[in-house]
Amino acid sequence: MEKSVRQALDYAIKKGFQIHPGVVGLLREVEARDLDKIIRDVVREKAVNRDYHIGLDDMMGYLGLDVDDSLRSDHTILFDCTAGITIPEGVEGYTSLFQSRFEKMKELMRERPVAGKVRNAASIKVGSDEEIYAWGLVADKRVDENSARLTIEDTSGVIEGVIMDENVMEEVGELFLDQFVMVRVNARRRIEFTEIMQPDVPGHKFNRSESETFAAFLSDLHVGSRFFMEGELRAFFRWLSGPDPYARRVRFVMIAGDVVDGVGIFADQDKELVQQTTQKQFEKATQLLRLIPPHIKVFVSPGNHDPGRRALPQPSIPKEDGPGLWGMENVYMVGNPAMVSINGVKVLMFHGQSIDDIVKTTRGMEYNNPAKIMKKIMKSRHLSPIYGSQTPIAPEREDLMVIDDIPDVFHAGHVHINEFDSHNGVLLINSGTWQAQTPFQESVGQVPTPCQAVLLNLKTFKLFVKQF
Ligand code: D5M
Ligand code: FE
Ligand code: ZN
Repeated sequence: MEKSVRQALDYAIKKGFQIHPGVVGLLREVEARDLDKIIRDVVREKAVNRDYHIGLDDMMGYLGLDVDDSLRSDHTILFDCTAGITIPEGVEGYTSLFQSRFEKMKELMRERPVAGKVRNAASIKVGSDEEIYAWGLVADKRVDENSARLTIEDTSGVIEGVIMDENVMEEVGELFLDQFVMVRVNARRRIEFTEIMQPDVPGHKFNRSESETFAAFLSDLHVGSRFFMEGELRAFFRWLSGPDPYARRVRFVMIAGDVVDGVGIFADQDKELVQQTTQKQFEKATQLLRLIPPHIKVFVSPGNHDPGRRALPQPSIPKEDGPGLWGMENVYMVGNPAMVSINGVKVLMFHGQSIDDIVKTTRGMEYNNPAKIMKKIMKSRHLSPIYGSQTPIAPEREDLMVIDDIPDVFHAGHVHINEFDSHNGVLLINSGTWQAQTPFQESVGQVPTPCQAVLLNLKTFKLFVKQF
């Protein structure tokens, strides 16, 4: 630490003051020759009021970095899966989970003009001349060179159809297993599917903030890992209380999972950890999040490295695991998934673990293009459709991972690569990571894009990326 900063801190401490750790970063930005006067002024003024604590916002005020009150920072937690989670019920639970998915998806497509022509899968027989439709969850798909086959399942049974049209074949290849689709059936001589319709996001009317307030999007901090880039994250959090005109407008920080690296998540993880217990990892994470000035609201949802339930949907990080974060006034702990409205802009937060299964089982989907996968997720209107692959899914009575409500921003992480896109008016953000490449990622050729803070102007929807 610079000598002048040290001296300023010592002066205040000797006078009996407690100093918020974020203040240290702020003092570093001050010219050395001004430091002495500033700290004396602060100490004098506070001592008069018998207030012996120098907070981050206090110091910002003294430095003329006043918080612009005209920038709104309203929030509403519109949906948090934590509240809807029940006790898993085994096989029966899965039956009701898929029934719930089917019912919710049907509801999403009921407005389609052809919805009235849908028949039960089991009732469709070869030899019919009528225009028929069917809908259900994708049970199987096979794409060969000249044709494809698709099997869908509804509550009456299954229907398998052949696909000859090249464009439709391609669409079949890109469908996720267990997602909902509606098909047009030609049953004259055999069962052929001539068209595939997905729920998608038709005609989304987007919400915008009235003021040019900014939100920052982060994920995959992996606090506790040897590869966690602490210095860079500190620099970003300090930047938030500094004089940069963009920083002065930030009122929300959204963190979409993998806050800590966890313990026992993969084999021999202890060799890659700096903090060996989740308790220590959360102490560190809390210490860092305290650097964010209190006028900024922070929303934290869990990922597959965080403690609590592993299966999706994931309740918020339990209080006993992250007491420090739960105790912070400007931090809101939500589940995975959750939908939070910030100044009226609806942000869907989802860590994105299902991306692993999607990459494994779907044509044309790669880790390097998470936004392309997020686009398909929006189209399917389901965050984690594939059952029985790598991502554990809990047998909830209600399928809480159906995207019933269309967000303005769909925020995910998990793949450690920043990428953005938009789909029918929904902004897609994969917010990358604050962890350097791990040995595992190196072994599979995944190259992360660490320490890129994503900032969104909630009024204009202009995105900025700031590298730390
Ligand atoms: O995931 C970090 C990255 O590693 C993300 O791109 C997924 C990838 N990953 C994690 N586990 C696997 C397996 N088993 N196969 C392939 N790719 C994987 P994180 O959740 O931070 O560990
Ligand atoms: Fe991660
Ligand atoms: Zn992850």
